[in-house]
Amino acid sequence: LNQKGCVVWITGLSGSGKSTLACTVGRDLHSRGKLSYILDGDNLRHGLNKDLGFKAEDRAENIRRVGEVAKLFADAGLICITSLISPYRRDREACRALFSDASFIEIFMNMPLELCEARDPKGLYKLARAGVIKGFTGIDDPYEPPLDSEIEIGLKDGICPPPSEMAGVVVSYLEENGFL
Ligand code: GGZ
Repeated sequence: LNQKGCVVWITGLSGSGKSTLACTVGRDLHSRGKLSYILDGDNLRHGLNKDLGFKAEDRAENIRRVGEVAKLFADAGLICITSLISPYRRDREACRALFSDASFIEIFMNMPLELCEARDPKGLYKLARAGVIKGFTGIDDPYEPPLDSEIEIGLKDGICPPPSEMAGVVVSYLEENGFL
């Protein structure tokens, strides 16, 4: 029985495909009989984190809580997949510091803002451009890209790879590092 848990921490802009990747990896792991659990920023903001907004301190607290919860899941032997913008490097590094070994795996969804904005699945970029939403990541709020993520996922020849291909990269990494 393989009980070695870890966290797959997916960071990137709104609309970069974090949730889609999280679900695809989760399904892949399920089909291999490995327990996983997805912590999605947008969902958690309806419950555990419903007292938090989007100023830097609130985002920091959001990331801190999710990091602590992810650690509980990893301690229980699950692969915990998190899907949060987590725009600040120091907040992500504070989460990484909770994990003593190689069990914090940072995935950078390196998608161009123009693509995320063109997708605009919830119309939030449009509202941000119109000034209705203030402090929107990538528009008038910062995103600090990881400098040393374990995995970086971006365009290939200008085209966004299918989620199955992205998930394959993540699952291979988990295999190679003894988490599967
Ligand atoms: C960024 C915002 C904002 C602002 C609302 N900035 O694409 P979505 O809609 O479904 O996911 C985004 C989500 C971001 O929550 P996170 O918990 O991932 O953020 S962080 O890690 O920075 O704490 C977006 C929506 O909430 N949203 N207002 N101002 N995203």
